[in-house]
Amino acid sequence: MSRKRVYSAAHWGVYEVEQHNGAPVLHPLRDDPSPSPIGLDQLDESVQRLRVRKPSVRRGWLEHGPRAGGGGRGQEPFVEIGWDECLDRLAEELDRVRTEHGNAAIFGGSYGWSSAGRFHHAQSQLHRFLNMAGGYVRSVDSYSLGAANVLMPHIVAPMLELNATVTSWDVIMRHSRLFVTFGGVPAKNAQVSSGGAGRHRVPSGLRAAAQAGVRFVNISPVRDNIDTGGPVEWIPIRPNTDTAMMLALAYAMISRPDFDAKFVGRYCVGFAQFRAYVTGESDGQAKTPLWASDITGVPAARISALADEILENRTMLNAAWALQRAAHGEQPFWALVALAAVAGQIGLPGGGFAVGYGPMNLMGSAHPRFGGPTLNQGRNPVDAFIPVARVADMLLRPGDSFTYNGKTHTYPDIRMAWWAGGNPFHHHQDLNRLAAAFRRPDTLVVQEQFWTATARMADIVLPVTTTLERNDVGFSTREGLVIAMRQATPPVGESRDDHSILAAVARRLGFEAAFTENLDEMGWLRRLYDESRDKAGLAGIAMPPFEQFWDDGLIDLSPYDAPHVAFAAFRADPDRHPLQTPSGRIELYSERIASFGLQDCPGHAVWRPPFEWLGADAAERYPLHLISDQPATRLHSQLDHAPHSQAAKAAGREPCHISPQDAAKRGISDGDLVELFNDRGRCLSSAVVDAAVMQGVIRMATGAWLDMRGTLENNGNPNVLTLDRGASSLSQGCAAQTCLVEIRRVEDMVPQPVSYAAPPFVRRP
Ligand SMILES: Nc1nc2c(c(=O)[nH]1)N[C@H]1C(S)=C(S)[C@@H](COP(=O)(O)OP(=O)(O)OC[C@H]3O[C@@H](n4cnc5c(=O)[nH]c(N)nc54)[C@H](O)[C@@H]3O)O[C@H]1N2
Ligand SMILES: Nc1nc2c(c(=O)[nH]1)N[C@H]1C(S)=C(S)[C@@H](COP(=O)(O)OP(=O)(O)OC[C@H]3O[C@@H](n4cnc5c(=O)[nH]c(N)nc54)[C@H](O)[C@@H]3O)O[C@H]1N2
Ligand SMILES: [Mo]
Repeated sequence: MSRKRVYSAAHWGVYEVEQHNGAPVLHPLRDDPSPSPIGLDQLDESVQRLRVRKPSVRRGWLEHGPRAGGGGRGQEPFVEIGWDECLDRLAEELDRVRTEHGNAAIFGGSYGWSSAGRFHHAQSQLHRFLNMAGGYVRSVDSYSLGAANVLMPHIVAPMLELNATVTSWDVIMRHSRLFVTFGGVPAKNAQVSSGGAGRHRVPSGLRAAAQAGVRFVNISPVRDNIDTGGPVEWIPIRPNTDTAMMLALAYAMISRPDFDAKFVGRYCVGFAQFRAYVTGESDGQAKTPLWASDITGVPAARISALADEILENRTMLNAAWALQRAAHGEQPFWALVALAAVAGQIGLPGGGFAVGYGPMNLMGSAHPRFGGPTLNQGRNPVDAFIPVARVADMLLRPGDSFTYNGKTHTYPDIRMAWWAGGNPFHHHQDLNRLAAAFRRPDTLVVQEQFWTATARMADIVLPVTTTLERNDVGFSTREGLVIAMRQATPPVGESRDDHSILAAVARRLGFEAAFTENLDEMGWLRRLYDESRDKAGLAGIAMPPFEQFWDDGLIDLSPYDAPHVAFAAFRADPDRHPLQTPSGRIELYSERIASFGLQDCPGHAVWRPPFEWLGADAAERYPLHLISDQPATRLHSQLDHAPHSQAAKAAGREPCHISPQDAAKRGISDGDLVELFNDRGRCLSSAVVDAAVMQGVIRMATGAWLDMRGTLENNGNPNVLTLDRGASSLSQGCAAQTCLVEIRRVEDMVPQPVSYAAPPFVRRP
């Protein structure tokens, strides 16, 4: 007998849920060519062990409310209390803050990836709720793309647009001859797509391209972030210096006697200013391969030759997002666009640029694009906002000003911070500084599934269900699937979904009906689905009625697949299909950005030395550049405590990869306990001596759960080391990849055992 399949969606893929002796078991989607193992042990006992089971309140806050002060956060034990009492206290406190201080004293930015599922999307729920409560201070942009989100709309197109319109793999395979990437195409990252990855296409896309004869060149501080199944040329480059190499490639192209300026003339503005900078006419320094070689460590001859190879072959130029998660992160993206413009292949099949293949499964998709289901968040009456990665600055320096996208703003004075679906003690930089900042507000509320480092810092922790414990609709742009995410198992402990929790607070504040619109969970799913179905219809895509969808479990949109060439329409007719930039063209020079008068982000792509890098004086004390990249075995901090993530640890700690030369210099061998340190912090790790890492670089993935033992972090969390400074005064983006450290073999102490644990609890005093 064939039974209907039941599905669940996660950011890292779709799973089939089988009920086995009354308990759900997860399997990968049957026809996924490269399924991700990340989510398979979501239901494992070792994962569930760390669930938040009951509403929990920090003891001092329970006794004294906001007068308790934040000093005991992260130290005092919690007290478990009943939902009703907890929600009463929470509603009362929200009301106090907005009455005494106004809604601009509530920070509800609540950045984070939360879970897949479009209705139970934690941020959307929280934002809708806070909007109805009178508004909140929001955050803009993302940790992923802080610099790029601000820059790219000025010069070419918004990142959302660029990500959703990357040339599809089938076109690469057929038309590209050369694929030059800065920062690899890490299949580890392409496991995920926000909202629910569908079939994983990057490993097969890379393989097919290589088999079709595409040649790959990887310019990167590490070698193993691309796997085509064939040879890949590795050009090691000092971290954060890609801009210099791109400028030198452009210099070499422009200097050729046969340089063809047709593309930059017809499709771009500002080539004259860009050329004057590259040739040194405007600042006295020609950006020659020799000049770049000194900065990047890449041989000048290789840069010159690569410029010729790019011009002489149909070439896709690609960059990882990591490049812009750095000091002056705008520049490598601007320089990449400028380089691609000079090369003249933008809009041709298999040519041009992408930012980029690798960060998510979405890129390179041939699946159709349309608006998926989204919860209406309403309108926020509060104007105040912060660039997302400036959260510690905001909490530590209320009233100070900051610049963002050409304007000056003021940090609000926050009394209450509320997080649902994010883990700032994973995602932020310089976590010791963040801890000081998080002690400032009167009240800190966290809705969480697990006892994360952020939950442990909170005053009020509300237990939340996982996707497997509720019904939802899964969807992600161009992933080719719409997924009926049916509840597979009852909620753990007393956990509730974010919507129900917020509805219950809304009831106490008198706006429950507005918040819920008198719809229950299934009512909402139907509403969101129907709205999305209408949008799909406009795009010529037929989706079945809700009942059929819910019954079938999955809509497969692959029949609508079509090859896609980025910027094809623009190239065909830039007057009829202008870009959304001020000029309608690619802006190699941006009048608008120039008018902001920013020293650290002038009107065209420039090389500016990073705040910390291997060419700086600081490198004498801290001679290693730390790359804290995305983890292969989990999503950020999510499921770090699961068997799959734990299996990749050494003695329970996140390993760090170090070059054989750097290891030898310090007497470090494979498997040694090591300490990474700089002026900001220190953490333990286990060394992996790895020839795939260039000399001068250390790579340690993010996501190990923060565990401070005094000043020493015990699990291997790189964010005690990273720098909390905006990428530039244009974007204020996250600059996590700009970080120098030193490392030593630990011989003088016995480390404390690694533990992943819930916080201490006490009975009600
Ligand atoms: N050093 C360094 N730091 C980085 C980066 C880097 O490259 N280097 N990368 C940055 C980037 S790009 C990003 S995007 C961030 C990611 O940072 P985050 O998105 O904050 O990290 P996650 O671990 O995904 O946190 C999501 C949290 O939401 C919780 N959650 C899941 N589902 C639900 C739900 O339904 N309801 C509620 N209430 N909670 C839920 C999870 O348990 C988890 O704790 O990290 C950034 N930090
Ligand atoms: N499995 C898994 N996949 C993920 C995530 C996850 O947590 N787990 N997170 C997702 C999220 S939120 C995001 S934003 C994307 C991020 O996507 P990216 O930002 O592209 O990912 P990273 O892994 O940080 O970096 C990609 C590569 O860039 C290299 N790199 C770092 N600095 C430099 C540099 O200065 N120059 C050059 N040339 N290369 C450099 C790194 O060595 C790394 O191999 O990944 C997504 N995918
Ligand atoms: Mo991200």
